[in-house]
Amino acid sequence: MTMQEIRYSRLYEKMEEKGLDAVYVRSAENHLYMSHFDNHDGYLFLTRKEGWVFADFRYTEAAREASFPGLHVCEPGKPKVEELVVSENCKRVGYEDNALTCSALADLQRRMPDVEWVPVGNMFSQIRAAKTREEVDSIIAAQRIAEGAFQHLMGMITYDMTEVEVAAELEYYMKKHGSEKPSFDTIAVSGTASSRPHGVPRPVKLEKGFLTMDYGAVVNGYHSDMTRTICIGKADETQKKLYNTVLQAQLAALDAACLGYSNAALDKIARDIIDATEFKGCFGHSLGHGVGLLIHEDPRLASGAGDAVLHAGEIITVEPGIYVEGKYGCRIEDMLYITETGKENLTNCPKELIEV
Ligand SMILES: [Mn+2]
Repeated sequence: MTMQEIRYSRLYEKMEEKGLDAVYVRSAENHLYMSHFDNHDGYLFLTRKEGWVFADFRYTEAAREASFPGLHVCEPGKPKVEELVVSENCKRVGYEDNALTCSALADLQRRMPDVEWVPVGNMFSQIRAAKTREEVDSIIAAQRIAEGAFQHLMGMITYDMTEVEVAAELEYYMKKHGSEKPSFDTIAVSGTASSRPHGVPRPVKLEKGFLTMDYGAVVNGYHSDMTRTICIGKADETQKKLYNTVLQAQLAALDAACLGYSNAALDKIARDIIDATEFKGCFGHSLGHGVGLLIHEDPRLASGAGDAVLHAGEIITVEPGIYVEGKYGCRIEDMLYITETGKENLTNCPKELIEV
């Protein structure tokens, strides 16, 4: 099956389940997934037989070039969605309640009062969760760029650099080597600021102690996600113990993960290792998350994940950390691809403690 056939067969199955005659797609990630055309300012109308890509004049040429074959590319209003629901006999139409604004929904309901507007919940995130080989290859390509940036930084980092410069250097390297944009705002926090899991890089020279860098690249719309923690100067005994505890927790979770494994139990494996040490209670976030067209997507690897288990095709992050407020923090993150027969660690970057 082609990429288009796989995606539409998944969509049609869900629409059947939910009794939907059509879906109205407004979020950028689902727009790209269902049309193969990246437009943050357009929308799709998809019935179980046909699809329309609405792109205004600024984007129509690109839309015709990029969209999956068979989709109708048109300008907004030509035709109107009001006309399509009549001509295609659509009574129940799904909308993305996670993405559509309240005012946009109110506008649709006002214009088409006879249509039953049905929230689709996590329907699209379920559809997107199982990655095909092409999607995995895009994420690997993004990850290789991010790894290149790490190697580049290790070759030029000095005590005179600021956290902002470290983040800028990583992002500049990734852009020059094919990344469409950073996966998210690059995190580069040193010394006492490393206790902030999602700290913002400061315009101050690197402090002695841990330097945590969490960042990624984007290829074909697909995100990579990696965290590495290094030490500025020599690590003391406590820092070595802390680092090795995080690493041990991460390796144990990576080792256990496989098809059918409980998401909550995987979180617990890493958490128990950390909680058995003097750093008990210092791992204050969940173990990981899915990654794809969004940096954070389903599934969630967390104590609250209920009875969810790992499925084939999912790409998850495994990223335990230890954070001691006002002192230091450390996180190590890889991406893991779950397959029918095993798993593939998509991250290829050293994890022994680097001291610079
Ligand atoms: Mn992550």
